[in-house]
Amino acid sequence: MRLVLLGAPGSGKGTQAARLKEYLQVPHISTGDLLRAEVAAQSPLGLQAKEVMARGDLVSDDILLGMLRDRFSRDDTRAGFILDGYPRNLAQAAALGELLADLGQSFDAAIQLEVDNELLVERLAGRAQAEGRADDNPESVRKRLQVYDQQTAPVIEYYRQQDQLTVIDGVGSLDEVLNRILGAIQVEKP
Ligand code: B4P
Repeated sequence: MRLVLLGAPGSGKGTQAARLKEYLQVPHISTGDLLRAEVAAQSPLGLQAKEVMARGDLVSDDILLGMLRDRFSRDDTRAGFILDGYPRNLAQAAALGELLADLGQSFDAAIQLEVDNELLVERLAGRAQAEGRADDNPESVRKRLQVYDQQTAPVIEYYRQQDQLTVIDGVGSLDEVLNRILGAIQVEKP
């Protein structure tokens, strides 16, 4: 199974991807996690990305594509993947199509988790308290939502037009949302 998970910040992409991988037995590739690992390691790439992420902007397409190429060069992605956090703009959507085509692959579905803005802000405020992530402060959250509307919403429209989009209601308990996704991709819980 090859899935692309889309949705606004706080829509539950990372949360659901971590659970889905247990059922699908494929790697969870989160571009946010890959970037945070670089930041934690204080690598040159991490040092470049740190400020950009903290203010809620998108890290450069070139950096992201390099990271993704690296990750997809590993054998474990041959059996499938759950891609979380990429693509976030139309240039990244085109780059993903080319990267997968180079590997002789494509994806089975792009799943959008839909949650209204009020609840997104509430969830991210909750995570700010629980985990203290640098980009969950109110100012960065506002910026991330704006970036989502301006740059990522067109990606969703693009996949809709290509008939590759499945929209899932992201409001409800973690299990309810997971069950909706599993139902949409026709995977039964063991
Ligand atoms: P991400 O790590 O992708 O962060 P995110 O959009 O906030 O989503 P995440 O998956 O972590 O959170 P989730 O909704 O699961 O990106 C962070 C930054 O990295 C970006 O702003 C950007 O700077 C950079 N970046 C990443 N990818 C990039 C790319 N392709 N190009 C350029 N830059 C890139 O969860 C949020 C909270 O909601 C959690 O606390 C969770 O517990 C809660 N929650 C989830 N589901 C819930 C539910 N059903 N009910 C109640 N709470 C729920």
